[in-house]
Amino acid sequence: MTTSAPRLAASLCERRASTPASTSSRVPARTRRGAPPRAGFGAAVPTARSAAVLDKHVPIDRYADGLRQLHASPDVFVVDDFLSADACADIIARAKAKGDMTQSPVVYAGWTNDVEAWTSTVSSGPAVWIGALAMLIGSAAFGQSGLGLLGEGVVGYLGAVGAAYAASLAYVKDKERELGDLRTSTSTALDGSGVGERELIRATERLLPGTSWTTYEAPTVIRYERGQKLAPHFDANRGAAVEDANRGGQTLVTLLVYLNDVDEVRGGGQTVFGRLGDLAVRPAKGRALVFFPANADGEFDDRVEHEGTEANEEKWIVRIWVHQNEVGGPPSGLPDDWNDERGVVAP
Ligand SMILES: O=C(O)CCC(=O)C(=O)O
Repeated sequence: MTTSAPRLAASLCERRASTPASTSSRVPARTRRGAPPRAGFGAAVPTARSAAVLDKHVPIDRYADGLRQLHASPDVFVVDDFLSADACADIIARAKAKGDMTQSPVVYAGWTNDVEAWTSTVSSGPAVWIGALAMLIGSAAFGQSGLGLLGEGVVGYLGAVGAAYAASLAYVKDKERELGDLRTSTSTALDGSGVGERELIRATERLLPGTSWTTYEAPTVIRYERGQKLAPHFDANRGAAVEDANRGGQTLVTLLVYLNDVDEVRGGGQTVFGRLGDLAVRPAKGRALVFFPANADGEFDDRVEHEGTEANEEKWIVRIWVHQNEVGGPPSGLPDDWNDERGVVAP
């Protein structure tokens, strides 16, 4: 299974070259097209939506054992002992046994906005001039007229638009290379067949009533070694309707569980929300952190930018993203039979 990486979404884009917002829409459920899961730095212009609208996230069981609210509007929760120590150990063991932990791929989320902006700017300005110039040259230098001349103009116009499209794709690739350095952890995705994963998926369904595993991305296990970090980013993507269409569209919930204890003073590796007064969550074995990258309608919430600060000790987490639509099976989602007791892999 391909590793699903966090969208190293957007603070970077926002600070450097903000890209226009896009809206999300629902995509057909349960597609099984199988494109690899991606990560990316999301487009993020400041949101125009009010807090009241963005706060309408998918429901969470506020009476769940161990649940504490760390921040309101936007809501951020932790749930202590969300996973048992055995489940944490099992998930780490399963990730190690897979033997394919690699630096997660990064895709520059928001690329659809960039490509669209470049192409539309060129098509409404320079391309028209290039087309007109081609017609002028065709007429003056080669004595063309009528349809032949029109053809010259069209070829010039389309050539300019095509060149803008190609240039924008190259820009996006470049951006991905540049941003890839800012996520140095390694990760792998599991298929739900281990006992720890099953405990995680079932506990997630209980904590988020109304959601079901069909909208969950396969659990992604992330390992930080000393010195590794995850730069500030968003987990949702304004271009999700297009860019994440093959994995359930917009990300509505991030639920991550710390799988080991990290020393409070020396360990580093906290999850920090820079826009919420540097709200910091410390890794503790079995503790879940839950927040909402977008509201229940899929509207991007730029208040929950967060980062994994540099780890001074090894840190393991497992993360489930809940999407707006059904994710489909592997590589992004869980196989239909993950829940089949006959297939359970014992620790
Ligand atoms: O490692 C952390 O503390 C944060 C992880 C994270 O932000 C993510 O996986 O999206």
